[in-house]
Amino acid sequence: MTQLIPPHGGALKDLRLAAEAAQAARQAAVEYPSWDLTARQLCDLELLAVGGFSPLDGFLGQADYQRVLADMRLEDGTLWPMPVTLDVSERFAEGIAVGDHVALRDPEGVVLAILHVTDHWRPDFDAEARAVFGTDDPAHPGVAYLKEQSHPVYLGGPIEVLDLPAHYDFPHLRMTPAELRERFQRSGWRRVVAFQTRNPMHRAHVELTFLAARQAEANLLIHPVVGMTKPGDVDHYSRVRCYEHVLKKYPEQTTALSLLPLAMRMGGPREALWHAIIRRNYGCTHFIVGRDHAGPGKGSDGEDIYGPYEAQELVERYGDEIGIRMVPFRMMVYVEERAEYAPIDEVDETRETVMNISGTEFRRRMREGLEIPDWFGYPEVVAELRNTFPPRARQGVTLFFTGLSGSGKSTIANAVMVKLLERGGRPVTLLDGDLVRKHLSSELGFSREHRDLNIQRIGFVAAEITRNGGVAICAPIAPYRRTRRQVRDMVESANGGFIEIHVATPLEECERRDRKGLYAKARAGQISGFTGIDDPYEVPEAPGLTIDTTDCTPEEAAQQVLLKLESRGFIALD
Ligand code: PPS
Repeated sequence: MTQLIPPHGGALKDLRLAAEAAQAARQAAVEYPSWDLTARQLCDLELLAVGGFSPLDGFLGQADYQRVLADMRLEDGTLWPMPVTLDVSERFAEGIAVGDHVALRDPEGVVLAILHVTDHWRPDFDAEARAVFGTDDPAHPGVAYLKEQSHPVYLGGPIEVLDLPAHYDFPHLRMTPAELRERFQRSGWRRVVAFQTRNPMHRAHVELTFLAARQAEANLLIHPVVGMTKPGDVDHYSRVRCYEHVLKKYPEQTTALSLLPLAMRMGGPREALWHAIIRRNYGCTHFIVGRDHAGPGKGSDGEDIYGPYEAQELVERYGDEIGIRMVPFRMMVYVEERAEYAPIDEVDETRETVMNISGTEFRRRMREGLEIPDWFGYPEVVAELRNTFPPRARQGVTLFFTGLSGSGKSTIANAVMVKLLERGGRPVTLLDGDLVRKHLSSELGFSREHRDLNIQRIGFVAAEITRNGGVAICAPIAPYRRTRRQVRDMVESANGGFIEIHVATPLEECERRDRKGLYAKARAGQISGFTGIDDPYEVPEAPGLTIDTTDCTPEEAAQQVLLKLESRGFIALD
């Protein structure tokens, strides 16, 4: 009889040095050039260190990389579908030669590993994108990462690990491959089916994993990714709290939960195969592969980038070689008449009523504070998510006023602030142009670069206020479109609202008012680069609200803003 675990999981790498060797390496590392690992590299390093990426013993060298791109194999023929590479800046790479050692550091400067450089090359990102993702469409998050975030030079070579990246969250749930294998063995779990997820789990997920475990006659490992997932996903803190609730729904001793610090690439079929190999390393014998597994969503042409079953087909094809069996994910739906879930292919929709709530509909209901029925989600999970995504009336929001000097931004911003304070309910912070220039940006002038920096600082502070449920009222000139868009992105990724308000009072009126006498000075050439005179103001393309203060009082303008907040659901007017 084949013994499944181990050696089913295969040989496991452990790249961590023993304590004494690590101490010696730490001292030696003082002399080495150091590279500060990016968020993705930190995840990759951790999986390399603990053997989640076995048989890799470091970041890929050029020959391995080329072969992985061409036919999903390392130089020695081992199946490996995803490049795991160390990208560094041009500047850093200039000082590095083959044979050098590089200290790899975490964001606090702690040396986590030493890289022994064997390779050093400049990859072709378009070619990599096409080979790995089957497309160079930047709508694919993996492609976008390569093109926008990857540094231009790759360093390859084996690593020695001194310390794992520090995690202070959920330490009891972060099991390494060796620890999980040991746990399975101790519990007598000879067959284990792994479930990969990057989303909160609802009843349908629990039902499908039940079914998969039954089908494989196996125990179940819920193995969510908590490294990097698709931009816009629910943060892992909230998700893990949800998984902990969900775990209680399984019969005792049948199911385990462990967190995987993987950085996903959203690479569809290749990624599914990679996930399967990783789960084999973690001691699992079976792996649930979803419809459109690790899918990147739609491309720029509006079509799905991968076919819905491509991932399942690829994993199935290589199942024997990698030593883990694919269990296809079966879509579960709630059947009203039966008051239970069933696989969709076992329901006759002409006789029975299938109930489902799409992801988009679920998010809409959460946003608007609407009911989520019990057949769809566990109340404990829904409550967790409601905390993370409160209805708009409890979310943070940024009001971003932009317009020429003297257009009336500060006056309206002040009036809105006072009105909101009068209503109560949310903390309100005013980031007025002049205030910010005094307290946050006192060393900055009015060059394009300095203005951008000034607005980015405002954006950062506004995003933090918004994230924590407050109202941030910003009132700088913010003359450049690109920078305003950056601020919008920062705020929206902080789970809050963003309303751009163009105070569109015409230049002639601003100049006529000239409260600070600056237009006169600009016209006289005493100040240069003055917005509207000899520096551009790029008019917002699609502001949430436009106000011209030529013929309206501050009260009227503030009222328009409050009505906008109300129509977007951020406040309820009595
Ligand atoms: S920016 O472009 O958004 O960083 O500008 P901001 O921080 O809002 O600062 C604008 C205020 O600084 C005064 N000021 C100038 N404005 C524009 N161009 C030049 N060259 C300039 N020099 C000084 C001006 O009084 C602005 O105040 P407001 O409140 O907008 O009238």
